[in-house]
Amino acid sequence: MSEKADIALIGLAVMGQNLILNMDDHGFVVCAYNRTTEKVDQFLAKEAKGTKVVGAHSLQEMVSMLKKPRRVMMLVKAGQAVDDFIAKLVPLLEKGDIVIDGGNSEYHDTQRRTKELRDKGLLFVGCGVSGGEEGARYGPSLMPGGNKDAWPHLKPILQAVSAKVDGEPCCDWVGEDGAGHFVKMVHNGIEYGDMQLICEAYHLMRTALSLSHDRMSQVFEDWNKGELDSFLIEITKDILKFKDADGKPLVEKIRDSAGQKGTGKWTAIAALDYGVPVTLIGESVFARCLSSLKEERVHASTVLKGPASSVYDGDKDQFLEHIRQALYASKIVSYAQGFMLLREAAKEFGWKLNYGGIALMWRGGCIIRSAFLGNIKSAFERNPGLSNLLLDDFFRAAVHRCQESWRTVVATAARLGIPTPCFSTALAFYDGYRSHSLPANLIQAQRDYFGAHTYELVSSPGRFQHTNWTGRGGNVSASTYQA
Ligand code: 2AM
Repeated sequence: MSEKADIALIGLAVMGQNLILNMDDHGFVVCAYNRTTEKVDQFLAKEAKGTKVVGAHSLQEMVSMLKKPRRVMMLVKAGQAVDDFIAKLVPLLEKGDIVIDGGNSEYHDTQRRTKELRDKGLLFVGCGVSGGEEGARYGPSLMPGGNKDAWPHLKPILQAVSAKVDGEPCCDWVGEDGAGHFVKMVHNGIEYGDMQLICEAYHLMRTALSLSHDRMSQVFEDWNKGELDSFLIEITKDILKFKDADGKPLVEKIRDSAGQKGTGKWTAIAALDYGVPVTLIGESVFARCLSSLKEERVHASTVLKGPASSVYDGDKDQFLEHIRQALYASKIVSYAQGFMLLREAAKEFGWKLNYGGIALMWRGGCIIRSAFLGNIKSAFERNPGLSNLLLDDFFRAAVHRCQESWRTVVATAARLGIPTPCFSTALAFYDGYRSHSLPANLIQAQRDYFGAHTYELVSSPGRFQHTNWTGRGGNVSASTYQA
């Protein structure tokens, strides 16, 4: 077999198949391979019939078909399967060949693999792929990171097949080693937050305002024409008006116990690991956990009392506008927090992240795609060194404009006993972040009182001292450390 394929793709589940067909549409010759090789034949006979796609029945055969440097992309189950394939590929590849992992791998694994393959002269790339089956077929958001020497060889293929917004590809080099998968992870965390915010808006509309499902759908349709224009608002509009066979809204028949695959949790864990207050994503993960305690909640609902009424008695249209603004302001906080986490990880690992480029990658092709991400891209274009999204003129003005409504919604929800964990935590973060002074001086005093952990004086930061608060015990302080 001559070396004619531009790239090999391992893993013929639906994402892999669709990405192959997408690459084929863009003129690339793809060699398809799968552990269970019957799937190769089935794919060639069915979905890939009439295309330029070729198949291989062994890794040796696959490698022999590739132009050099060889490009091998895996879209297999994250974890051991990736390591197993790497182990089998390494002896078959030559110095300078490229291995791409397009699965949902954990970024620490990608860091390890990048290093291991670099030591063997191979170029490893961990590429976040977002957009589901539809995205893979017609234009996903692609977030590649790893060994940068691979990028010139991948750029023409990955940018060709990615989603485009205003002609610009939703794919660019993210950064070194695990950066691509880290950015994909934060994307998923932000997706959790966006979904929970929409759910809180819906909860208020349904419970506080008693709106019909058609009316709620109409509200989301209207919102989708403005600054909240996004894929998730759009599908929410469709979901709310969708009727079951009996003419009733299907959404109300769905058990209110949310599942999760773990990527939101990973983001929250990273936030805790690096000490970044990514509170909204954290709350959105916990909101799912609380929802899944369905049986406990059903019991508690018969025992624990709330306010006498959870119905809002003011002007409904006005309150709907308050909710819209609360959602928008909370969303700004969520993205500001997400970018804070990216910035901290970049510092930790020495990545040079292009924040505007990341916003552009999320602008199309993926679940969080929105007009809003165009505004974020512009903010980083105006000021590439922007330390926090909230400090950008555009977003600062937006939050200032929305904050009265936002406070009204959080206060009203608390009064009516309707949980709005993400609206509330976003506002608490905003008020904390803009505070010149917080009560942490008292925490420091308490720590020093009971554990001699020492404190700094406002007048001499950096100089830690201990006080004998009780006159008992000694004057020995504990050594200072930061967990
Ligand atoms: P399979 O068709 O042979 O099961 C999504 O599950 C993709 O990952 C499929 O292509 C699947 O191959 C592959 N996959 C899952 N676990 C794997 C493993 N342990 N080794 C190799 N491929 C695996």
